[in-house]
Amino acid sequence: MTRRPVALTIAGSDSGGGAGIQADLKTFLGCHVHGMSAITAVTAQNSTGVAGIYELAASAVAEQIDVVVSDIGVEATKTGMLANADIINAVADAASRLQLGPLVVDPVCASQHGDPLLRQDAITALVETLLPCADLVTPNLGEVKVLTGLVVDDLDGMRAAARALHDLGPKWVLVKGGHLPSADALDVLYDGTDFIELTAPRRDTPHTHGTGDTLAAATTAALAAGADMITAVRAGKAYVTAAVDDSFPLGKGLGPVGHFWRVRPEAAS
Ligand code: PXL
Repeated sequence: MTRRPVALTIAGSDSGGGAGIQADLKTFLGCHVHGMSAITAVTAQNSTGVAGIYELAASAVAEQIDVVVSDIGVEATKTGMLANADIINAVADAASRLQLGPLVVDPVCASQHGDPLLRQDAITALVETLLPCADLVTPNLGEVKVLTGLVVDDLDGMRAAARALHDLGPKWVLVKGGHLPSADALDVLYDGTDFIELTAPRRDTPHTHGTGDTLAAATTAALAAGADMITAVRAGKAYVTAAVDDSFPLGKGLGPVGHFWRVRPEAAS
């Protein structure tokens, strides 16, 4: 028996099961990677929105990371909802002390319903402390505005945003243009030298809860399995595109993407 690739998610719990830690662990499973978690905050939420947020102490987040990394080790790590500056500082400290593998930072600021998932005073910590540790940062256009102040409405704007974010320290930047009004969903990947445009067919469905988490998690899983960054991001895009194709209604609001599209129903019975 051989060891399997291991990935760690440092993120918040979504009680509705479509985003956050739950999306990440399902995605790691769907990518055949062992998933571990350090929970930052528990959200009480359903398909219609976030009703409550309960943040953990930063020391509890650090302890979860320390104990799994010291015993099990990890090939790649992603961050999602980090909630506040103390947790961000603890995660950056862990990244400097421990071998976390490539670090994917999904700079989660708000839920799809617009509920804040990061305190306003934590944005400086995210920019100054965590982004310099990141191998990849994966903002959507709303997060681009929060992190850089830039308002993006076309491809040139996405490139300018990628440059501005790269100047903040991450090795790679993936600007996700999903919210732009175009036929295809266009993302721009940038390493400080070259721009790579990645397109995927746009799907006409409201049930896209957890899309960003799933893209970042699938990319992290590919990095854990040894892929280079461009291959990993392409694999992440392919995984989330298939998951959006497999999305489904749930509750009274926005349904989740189908994380288990690779698991055929007959295999589960
Ligand atoms: O999709 C971003 C996200 C991340 N983490 C948690 C969330 C959400 C969106 O709702 O609830 C815990």
